[in-house]
Amino acid sequence: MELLLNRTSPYARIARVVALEKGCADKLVLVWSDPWNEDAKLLQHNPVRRVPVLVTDDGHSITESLLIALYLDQVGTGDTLLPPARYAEILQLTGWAQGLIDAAFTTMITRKHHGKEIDDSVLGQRRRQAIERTLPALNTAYTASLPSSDSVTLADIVIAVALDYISFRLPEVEWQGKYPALSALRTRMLQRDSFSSTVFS
Ligand SMILES: N[C@@H](CCC(=O)N[C@@H](CS)C(=O)NCC(=O)O)C(=O)O
Repeated sequence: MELLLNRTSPYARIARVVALEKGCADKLVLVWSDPWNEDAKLLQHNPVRRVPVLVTDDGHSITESLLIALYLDQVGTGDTLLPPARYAEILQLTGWAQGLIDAAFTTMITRKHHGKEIDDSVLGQRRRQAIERTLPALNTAYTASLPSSDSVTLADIVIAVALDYISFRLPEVEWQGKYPALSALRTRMLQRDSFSSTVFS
């Protein structure tokens, strides 16, 4: 299998962390790709020109980080990241965390292309509000979910990637002192090899 990715994408990090957690890393060739410039291989596998893309051994190009996670959860080894007893709960948390990544990533990329004043546009304000609402909502829902500390779910991974991405790209969002359940989760996940070997850079 090949994984087309770059080092700063939160979406690519989800795919990479899932591959490591599911014991697929040895079967995976990492193909560093540049979605912002001409990249023929990336275009060949994803006409939308975004990373990540997982190219399977039978030649299918799977895009969208969460679909890649579903695929690797099926073909990989070890416990499922989506235990049936907590299926809906984990999908809820995962969806909110992915929305948080979308708001943070779009904030960063629109600043890069239009300057920081874009934050004051109607859509910029909506993104900031989405971040401000989603962090406490995730903290409350995650506290109620009482996760076990020795198992990992897709929600654990996507929330931790979202938090680490915000700390990396939007350090002005001071979430760490405010949301203890989220802080504890990020600390726990950063200690895992899957996270420590995939830091944003
Ligand atoms: N919903 C997609 C988002 C992927 C995405 O936006 N990737 C960014 C990198 S962080 C990208 O390749 N952007 C290039 C572009 O939008 O043209 C996923 O979950 O994989």
